[in-house]
Amino acid sequence: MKTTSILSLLAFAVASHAHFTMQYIWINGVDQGQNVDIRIPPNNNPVTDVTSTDLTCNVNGLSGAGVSTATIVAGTNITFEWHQHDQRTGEDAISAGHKGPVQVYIAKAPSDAASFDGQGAVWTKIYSSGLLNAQTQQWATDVVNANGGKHSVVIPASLPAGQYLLRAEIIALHVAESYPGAQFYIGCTQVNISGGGSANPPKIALPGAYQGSDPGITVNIYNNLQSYTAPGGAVWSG
Ligand SMILES: [Cu+2]
Repeated sequence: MKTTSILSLLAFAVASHAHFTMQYIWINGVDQGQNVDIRIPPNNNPVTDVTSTDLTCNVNGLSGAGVSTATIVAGTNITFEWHQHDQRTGEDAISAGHKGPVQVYIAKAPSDAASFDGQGAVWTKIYSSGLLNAQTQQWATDVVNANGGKHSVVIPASLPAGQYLLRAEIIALHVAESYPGAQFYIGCTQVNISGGGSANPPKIALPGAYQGSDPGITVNIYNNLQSYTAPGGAVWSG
């Protein structure tokens, strides 16, 4: 009987710690609607294998067939909005138990964004936020949760015009003390950028650049962590 009640408590703990997906983008503060311009994964489970092509744009994310592409100008502010389920209210946006960094990458498509698979060294990191306060152990995820699931990035004005994939990533590290353990939540949106410049930013491959042994991927965050380095290298500021 005691075992049964412990098991049911465990089941409740797991069930209440639900996963999440990126469901909305906002363009200069204007909500584009649920799942518009977004490659939608089949469910809210995380990716845990950093060598899988699911790391690029989540499960079934190698094609954007049937997905619309947003039209924006370089320098636009893009907001990503994540939720556990198909609802914006009534629960934590991303469930407070998820602790870790929030990052955004961008990759230029050779032609149209919808047919771009995002493979190879094509990704440039344009945003990263991690352990914000070692004293309080406040993470970027805490801010996203407090902001109703939202975080924003400005598309660097120096990027060349063209079609791109924007890849938002939240890495949950609550069970990351061994690999695989870290949970990668990934949402990709398709954008057509006009204006822009002629910058040629540094690029990495996803999968490719992340290793299971990276200190930002295999880490015990419950040992008074004083600093944190997210995987994928430095942010390119444009
Ligand atoms: Cu989860």
